[in-house]
Amino acid sequence: CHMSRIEEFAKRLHGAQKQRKAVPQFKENESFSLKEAYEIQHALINERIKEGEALIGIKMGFTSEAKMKQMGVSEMIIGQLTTSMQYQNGGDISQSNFIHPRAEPEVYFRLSKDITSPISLDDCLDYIDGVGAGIEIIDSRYENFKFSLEDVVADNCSSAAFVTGILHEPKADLKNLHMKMEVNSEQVEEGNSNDILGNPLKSLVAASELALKYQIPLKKGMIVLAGAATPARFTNENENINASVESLDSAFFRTTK
Ligand code: 0L1
Ligand code: MG
Repeated sequence: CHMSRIEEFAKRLHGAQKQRKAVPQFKENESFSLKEAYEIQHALINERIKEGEALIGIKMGFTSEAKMKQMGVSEMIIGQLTTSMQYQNGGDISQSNFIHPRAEPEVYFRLSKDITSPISLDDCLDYIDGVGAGIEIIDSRYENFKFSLEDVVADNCSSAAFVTGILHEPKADLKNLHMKMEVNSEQVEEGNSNDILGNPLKSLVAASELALKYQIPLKKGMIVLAGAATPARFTNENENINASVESLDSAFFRTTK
């Protein structure tokens, strides 16, 4: 049977995740467009759906200058969250699930309605019924986190897992909230919700545009990870990782072997 080029890239990335073994960044001579990169991402998500997973949300990537600078890119990206990526707030997460995991503190939203066309900043509160602190675990399937913009989109934007804290009533003003990440009660990263596009709600606006452009569903009840306020940090065994957002409590987990 003849696999398409798109399916072939998706299979390589899916295999890398399952075997916890990074693959080299795709080479110049096998490069693909951004449009094809999203097709690879869809093919990768389809592999998971065939294995019984369901889509439960999306993540926005590169929504902060710190993250763009850390990874050397300059464009926002969108990835998809599936059931096996969600871990319980306050629970354990085994490092052995990942290749080289990093954690980053985020703001998340829960959608109160389907979004089927681009929305404006003024519309945002009509489409969410909750907001809170979250943590995304990113785990590039490429060696050394080395990738082009197209590579990382194909790899579901490095997303690997996430934890969401207590849901709060949506607030119109989510600007200028202090954010921090602690490891074993020591602060390791500090930021501000303004670091997420100047206002985390702008990430929802951007999500509505990218989701439509790349045919990613935004359904009632889904989680939207709006993006990180600080660079991501490698995690190690036996760490208590806590990310908090001023007035929105925190998301936390413990890493095990
Ligand atoms: O902001 C993000 O969540 C982008 C993550 C993808 C790039 C990376 O691996 O750092
Ligand atoms: Mg992120």
